[in-house]
Amino acid sequence: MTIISDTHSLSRLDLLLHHGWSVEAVSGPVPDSISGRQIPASVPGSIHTDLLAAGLIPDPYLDDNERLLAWIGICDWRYSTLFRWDGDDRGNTELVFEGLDTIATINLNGADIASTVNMHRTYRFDVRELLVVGANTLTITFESAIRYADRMSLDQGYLPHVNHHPYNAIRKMACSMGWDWGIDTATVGIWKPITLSSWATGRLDSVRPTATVDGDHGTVVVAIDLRTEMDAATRLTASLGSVTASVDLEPGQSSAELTLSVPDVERWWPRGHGDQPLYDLDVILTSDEERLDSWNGRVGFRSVRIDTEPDEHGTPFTFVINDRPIVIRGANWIPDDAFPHRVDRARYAERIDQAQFANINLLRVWGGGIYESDDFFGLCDERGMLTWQDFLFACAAYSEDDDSWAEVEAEARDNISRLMPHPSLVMWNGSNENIWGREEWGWGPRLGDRDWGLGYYLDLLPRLVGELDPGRPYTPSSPFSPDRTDGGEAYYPNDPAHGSTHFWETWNRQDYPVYRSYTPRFVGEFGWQGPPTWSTLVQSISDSPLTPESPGMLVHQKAQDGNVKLIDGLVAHLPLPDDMEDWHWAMSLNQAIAVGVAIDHFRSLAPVCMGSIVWQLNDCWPVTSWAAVDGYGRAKPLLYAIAHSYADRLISIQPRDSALIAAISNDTDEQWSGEATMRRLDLDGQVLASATISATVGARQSLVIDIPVELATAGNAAREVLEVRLGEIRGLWFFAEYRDSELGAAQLTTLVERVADGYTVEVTAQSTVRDVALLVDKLDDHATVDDQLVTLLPGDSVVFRVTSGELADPQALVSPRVLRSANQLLAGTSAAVAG
Ligand code: BMA
Repeated sequence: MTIISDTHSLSRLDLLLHHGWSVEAVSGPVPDSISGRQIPASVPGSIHTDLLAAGLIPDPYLDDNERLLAWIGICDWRYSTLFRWDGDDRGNTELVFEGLDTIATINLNGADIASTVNMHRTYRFDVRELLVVGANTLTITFESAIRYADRMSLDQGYLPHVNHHPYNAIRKMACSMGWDWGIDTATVGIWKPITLSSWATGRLDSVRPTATVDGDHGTVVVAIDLRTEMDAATRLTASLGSVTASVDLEPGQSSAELTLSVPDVERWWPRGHGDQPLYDLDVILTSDEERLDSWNGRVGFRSVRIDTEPDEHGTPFTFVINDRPIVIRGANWIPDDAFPHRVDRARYAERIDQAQFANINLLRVWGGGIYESDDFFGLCDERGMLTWQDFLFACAAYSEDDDSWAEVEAEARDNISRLMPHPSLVMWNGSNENIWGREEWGWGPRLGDRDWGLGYYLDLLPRLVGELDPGRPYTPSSPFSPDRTDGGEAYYPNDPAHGSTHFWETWNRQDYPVYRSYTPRFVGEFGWQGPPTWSTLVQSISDSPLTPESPGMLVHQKAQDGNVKLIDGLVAHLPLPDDMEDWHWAMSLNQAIAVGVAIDHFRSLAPVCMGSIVWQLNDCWPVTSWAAVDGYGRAKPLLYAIAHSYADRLISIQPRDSALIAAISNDTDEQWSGEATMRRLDLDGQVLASATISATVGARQSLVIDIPVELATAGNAAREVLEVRLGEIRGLWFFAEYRDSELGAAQLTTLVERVADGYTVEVTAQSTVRDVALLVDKLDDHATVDDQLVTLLPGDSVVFRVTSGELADPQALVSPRVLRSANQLLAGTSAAVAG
C-alpha cells in the first residue's frame, strides 16, 4: 500500500492498492500445472504478464506461442489482495479503478460491490461502509472476454466486424483480440491503478480547462465538476501564474466555472512552427482555508479549426492552427504493446523520439486501441507533436442498445474530460472506417434496418465533445466526406476529393505507383507491409530453416493474403529473392519505397492536399506489418524513408500529364531560393543534358517546375537518371524500374572508423548505387544508424554514424549482408565492396 497524498497538504488521502496481489484460475481449460495455484500478480498488469513473470508460460510473442496460450483468453481469473486500512475521520472512502480489463466482478470483504464491463472507463465506488479497520480483502474476478463477447454477439444480434472475434460486442481494446498486425491474447487484468481515496467535505471530480487566445491575450475557462457535502461551505480557486479566480460554492454544489484572463501569453505551436510554452494551471478546493483537494495540469494557448470550406477542387480537410494552415506529416499510432500497461513514460518518449526523427508532426491514436495515456499526451504537448484521438470504434458495426449507449457515454465523458486539457490534441474522431465500412463492406444486408453505431458518430459523441470540450474539432469518422453545402446527394465517405480519405486499394490490390493517380485532400491512412528488422525477426521466430513461409513467419503475418501481397507488390519492381536475408531486405526496401512514393506524391499536391498520415508508426509485438518501428522498438528502413519524404524541404520528381515536374516543398519559415540545376545523367555519371532555372519557394509554400522535355526524356531509360537540385537538397528520378535498369553491381569503397559511441562508415560510390543502407542491428541488436536508403551517384559519398557497442569485427559493418543496396537485389549482380 503506497500513500500518494497525505493530510499535510490535502484533506484527501489516496492509498495506491498495488501490493500483495495474487491471481488464480477460476474456470476454463486450465493446465494442471496452473490449476489451483495462487500466482503472484502485478497491478497494473495482465494475466499473461503475470503468468510470464511466474515462469508458468513462455513469452507469448515468440514463435507459435500465441496459439499455445490461446487457452488463457477463454478462462476466468480471480485477482485478490489483502490491504490494511487504519480508519480515518474523513467520512467518505471510495475505491477508484482507473482501468479494469474488462468483465469484472469486484468483491470487498465478501460483498460484491459492482460488476464492470468497460476497459476504457474509470470506476469509483463508495466503500466506506464495507471497510474494516485492519485487514481488508479485495478480489476482482474477470470473466473471459472472448466468452463474454461471444455471448453478447448473440444477445445484441450479429453485427459485422473484421477479424475473427466479435470485438465489437465488448468495450475492450479491439486489437487485444487480434488484428491484421496484432496478436490475439484477449488478456484480462487490472491494467491501470487502483486507489482507495478518502475525503471529507468535498472533492474534485473533473477539471476541464478550455484555453483560447486572441492576439497575445489568453483566456482559460475552467469547468469543474465536484462533490461537496450538503453542510459544507467550500471555495474553488484557479490560478495560472499570478492570475487567479475564485468562487464560493453553495453547499452541495456539483459544478462551477472559473475564468482566467491572462495577458501577454506566448502561443503554443506545432513542432516546426514555433515553441511549445505550457502554463501550469492549479485548481484548489478549500474549506475554511483547509485544502480539500487539488488539480494541476498544463495548458497551451493556441487556436485550432479544420477548414472544410468547399473550393474548386472539392472539400479540403486542412488543420488551421493559430490561423496558419499546417501541412500534416503524420503517422498512425497503435498500442505500443499488446499488454499496454508495460508502456511506461520512457518508452513513450523513445517512440515519440522516433516519430520526431522521421519528421512527423502528428500522431493519430487509432480507434481499435486505447484512449492513450496522460504520459503520451503530456510528451506530445512538450514536443509540439500534434495528436488526434479516435473514439474507440474500429472497422465494425456497434450496437446502440441502451446498455451500450450508456457505456459509450460514460467512457467518452471520462476520456474527453481526461484528455481535453492537452494542447497537442487537435481533433476527436468518432470512428475508424465505420461510416465508409457501412457503405462499402457489404454490411447492408447483414444489418437490415438495425442500428450500427451512426448515432454515436453523428449525435452522442459530437454532443459530448461540444459539452465537455467546446472548441475542439470533431469529425464523425476517418475517412469522412463532410456534408455537402449545396444540397446535393451525399458524397461517398471515402471520396478523395472530399475531406479525409484512406487508401487501401494500393497495397491490397494495386501497385504503389497507383498512388499517383489520386488527388486527395487529406490522407488519413495508407501503407505498405514489410517484415520487422532482422534481429527482431530472429529473436522472435526460431524456425529452421527460416523462410518467408516457415511456421513462425506465418504466425507473425496476420494480414489477409499478406505474403502474396508482399510478393505481388515487389515483383513489378524488384526480382523475388530466394535467399531469406535477401528476401527480408527486398521486402523491407519495397515497403520503404512504396510509402516514399506515396508521401512524395501527396506533398507534391499541396496546398490541394494538406496532409497524410502513414499507416502505421509502431507495432505491438514482433510481426510483419505496415509499421515503421517494429515490435521491439527498432527502426525499419521505412522510418528513414518517411524521414526523407517528410523533411521540411523536399524535392521530388513526379510524372504529371505525361511529362515530368519537380515539386519543391518548403515547410519552413524561410524563403528558399537559388539556382535549381537539372541534369540528366547516365548511370556512369556522364551528364547527358542539363539546365538551370532560378527558383524561389516562399515560406510554407510549394513550387512546381516543369522539366524541359530534353531532360524529361531518356535516351536509354535503363541507364539514365534525372536529378533536380536546389542548394543541398536534391530529387532523383530513375526512368526505369529497378528490375529493368542496368544499375549493375554496387561499386563502393568504404572506410570504417571507431568513434566514441560507435563507428562512422564512409561509403563512396564508383557507380550509381541506389538505397544504400546499413542493417546494423544484425551485428549488435542495440545498434542504431543515423540514415538509411541513400542513393549515391558515381563519386558521391555518405558518412553513416553508427551508435553501438564495440563490435568484434567492425569490418562486418560493410559486409554484403549489412551494407545493403537495391543493386544487390538485381539479377546478375553481387556486391562489389572494397575496404
Ligand atoms: C486500416 C486500419 C486498420 C488496419 C489497416 C491495415 O483499415 O484502420 O484496421 O490494420 O487498415 O489493413
